[in-house]
Amino acid sequence: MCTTCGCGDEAGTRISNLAGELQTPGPGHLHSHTDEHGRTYTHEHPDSHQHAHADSHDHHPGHADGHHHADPGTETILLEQNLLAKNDLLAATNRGWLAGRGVRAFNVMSSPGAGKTTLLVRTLTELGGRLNAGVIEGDQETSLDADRIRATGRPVIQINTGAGCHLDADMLRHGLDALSPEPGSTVFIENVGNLVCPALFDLGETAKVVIVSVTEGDDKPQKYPHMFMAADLVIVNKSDLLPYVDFDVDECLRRIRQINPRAEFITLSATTGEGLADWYGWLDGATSPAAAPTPGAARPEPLTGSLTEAH
Ligand SMILES: Nc1nc2c(ncn2[C@@H]2O[C@H](COP(=O)(O)OP(=O)(O)OP(=O)(O)O)[C@@H](O)[C@H]2O)c(=O)[nH]1
Ligand SMILES: [Zn+2]
Ligand SMILES: [Zn+2]
Ligand SMILES: [Zn+2]
Ligand SMILES: [Zn+2]
Repeated sequence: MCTTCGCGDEAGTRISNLAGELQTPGPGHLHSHTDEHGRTYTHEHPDSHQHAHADSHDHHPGHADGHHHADPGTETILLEQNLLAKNDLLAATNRGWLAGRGVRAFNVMSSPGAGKTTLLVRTLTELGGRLNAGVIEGDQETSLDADRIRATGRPVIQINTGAGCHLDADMLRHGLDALSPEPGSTVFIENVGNLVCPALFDLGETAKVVIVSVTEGDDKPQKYPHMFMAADLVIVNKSDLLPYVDFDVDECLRRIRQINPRAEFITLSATTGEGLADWYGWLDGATSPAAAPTPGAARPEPLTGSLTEAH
C-alpha cells in the first residue's frame, strides 16, 4: 500500500499479456504476508513468471529485527521508508536490466487527462518504424489507454493497479517481463494519472517526463514540488488552448526553475502537433545509460535514428 496517501494494498494489481488478455493470478502464485501488527501485504504474480522472493524481493517491511514501538506517526514513517527502500532496490535492478539491453524507458507522469496517451499515440503513429517502441500502460482500471496504443500497431502491456495510485518498480519489472522489449528499443511507461505518489517511486527508468496541461494552471510546479523536482523533462501540453485559458508559459517555466534548474522544458500541443519536433528532438538525444557517452569517446548514434529529419 502507499502510505503517502493511504491507498489500498497491491491485492488488486492485474497485468495483461501482449494480446491484451488480463492475466488472472495463478493459485500458487498469490501470496500475502501479515506482519505482527496485523497489516496484510498481498501480491500476485502472473503464471508465466517465476522469480524468487526470498532474497531480492520480499514485501516484509523489516519487522523481524525486534524493536520497540514509538508513536504511530513514527511507525508510519518507518513503514514508508522501508517500502521506498525496497522499491529503490528493485528500481536499481530494473535500471541494470535496461542498461544491459540498451533499452530506454521513459516514465511519463501527469495529472489525469493532461494528455499522456494522446502524446504517446501521436508519437508512435508519426515516428512509425523509425522508433522501435513499446508501451507499458498504468491505470487503476480498464484497458482503454492500452487499446488506444494497440491501435497504432505497437506492443503494449496494461497494468491495472486497482486501488493503487502509482506504478512501482516491481510492477515495472513484471511489465518488462511481459513486454519483453528488444535490445536497443524504447519503452514508454504511462504512469497512473496523479501528480503526487508516482513522484516517490523510482522505477529505474532512463528519464522522468512530467506533463502539465495549460488547463491546469501555471502554479502546479509549486503545489506538487516533488513531481517537478524529479522531472528530467517537463512538457507543457495543450498549447492550442493558450488563447482561452489563464496560463503563463514563462511564469510556469520560472516556477519550475526555482524547484528544478536542470529539467528541460518543451511546450507543445499533442492534438495540433505544434512543438512536437522539440519532443522528437529530445527523444533523439536521450540515450540509454549503457549508450551514454564516456568522456573522450565519440558520441554513439542516437538509438532512434534521425527522428527530427521529417519535422
Ligand atoms: N485541446 C487539446 N486537447 C488535448 C491535447 N492533448 C490531449 N487532449 C485531450 O485531453 C483529454 C485527455 O487526454 P488523454 O491523452 O487521455 O490524457 P491522459 O493524461 O492520458 O489521461 P489519463 O490516462 O486518464 O490520466 C482528451 O480529450 C484529449 O483529446 C492537446 O494538446 N490539446
Ligand atoms: Zn498513493
Ligand atoms: Zn512479491
Ligand atoms: Zn492515459
Ligand atoms: Zn514480483
